[in-house]
Amino acid sequence: MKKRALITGITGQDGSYLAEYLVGLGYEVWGLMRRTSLDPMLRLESLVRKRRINIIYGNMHHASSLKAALEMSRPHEIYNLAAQSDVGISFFVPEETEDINYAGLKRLVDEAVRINPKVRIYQASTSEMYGKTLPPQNERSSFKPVSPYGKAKLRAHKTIVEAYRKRRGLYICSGILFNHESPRRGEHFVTRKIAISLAKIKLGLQKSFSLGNLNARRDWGYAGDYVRVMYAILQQEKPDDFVIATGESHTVREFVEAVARSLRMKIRWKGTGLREIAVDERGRTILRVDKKYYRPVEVNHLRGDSMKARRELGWKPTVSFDRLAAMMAQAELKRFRHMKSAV
Ligand code: NAP
Ligand code: G4F
Repeated sequence: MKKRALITGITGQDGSYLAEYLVGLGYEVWGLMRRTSLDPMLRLESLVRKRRINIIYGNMHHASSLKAALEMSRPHEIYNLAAQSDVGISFFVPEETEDINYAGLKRLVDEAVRINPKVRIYQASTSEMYGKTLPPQNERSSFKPVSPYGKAKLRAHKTIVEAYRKRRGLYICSGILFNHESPRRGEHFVTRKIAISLAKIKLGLQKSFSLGNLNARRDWGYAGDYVRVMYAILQQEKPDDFVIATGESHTVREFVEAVARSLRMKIRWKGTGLREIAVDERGRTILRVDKKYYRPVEVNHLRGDSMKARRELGWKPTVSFDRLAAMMAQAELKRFRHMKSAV
């Protein structure tokens, strides 16, 4: 019998990679999709065209739609990737963030175990839950979240994943994933924004762009590597939580430099703080710092220690920081070259 998986958040970066991976493993894949005004299928075009996945309309806000999706798909495994996943935006919409990221998981799990108490559930926890805790962060580190996003994810992690596993004996796990990126990353996240902007500047389609805090450090890996481990986590005999990270951290400024290197653009930094700029070889300003992109409270440094996953799951990342930046830069260059030649 084919194993069935239900993925919430299937239209997102991770959802699309995970759907491809599970289809490749022979799973019957079902995805929960909410109604939006734009085409949410962009990342899934090929899977949908070839009828490799089944889509159900639903929304993490509403238990009735989750119940219907669960009854229709009857999953053996559930991957809860749906979230209001933008940390910066969570400061503007804390209630919505809480309702999707915490209450949404509660609705999903309550309905799922009513239908099948043996179902295996993966929750997308996050390094943002560490907040102000200094690196390296691992499964034993304390959580000190500062954003509404981090706080909602931590509430889900503590009161659903940990508590339901311990008190009710459910098979529910979480991956505490550090930042992971790809050419499919949402356009507002900093790595994709940098790749898009520099590729457009390189092709003469844009003159400059702005960023916020250039000094924040993140542990950036490749999303394709991180979805493999979501599956591995749900195949363990006992449910558990795992930190997934590369173990290396870089500043936002270093990501700009890595993308510029891949695009063969020479840049120089001038000034400091809010007056810092980057100029190209002809001295033209291509990047400014804008206070608008600063967060009310920043997480300064995330660098994960994923020894437990490496030891127990045999997982390790395959894409280096420079290769990731180059992959994203070259994808944008190709995309915009194509668009430029089409007009
Ligand atoms: P993403 O690209 O922003 O995808 C989020 C998904 O959630 C989208 O499919 C989105 O649908 C869906 N969604 C949002 N609100 C929903 C609602 N009310 N009902 C149903 N679906 C809803 O995020 P991602 O980068 O793939 O991340 C996947 C998960 O991992 C998220 O839970 C995120 O918080 C977590 N995470 C990500 C990272 C990372 O670095 N990427 C690190 C740690 C944890 P639309 O397409 O309609 O917007
Ligand atoms: O790309 P970001 O928005 O990612 P952030 O906040 O780290 O969150 C991502 O990773 C989390 C895992 O730790 C996930 F849970 C979450 O769902 C999401 O996927 O920002 C990265 C850093 C921040 O320090 C931010 O202040 O880049 C800094 N930054 C500087 N300028 C900017 C910008 N971030 C964005 N989005 N846009 C800027 O212009």
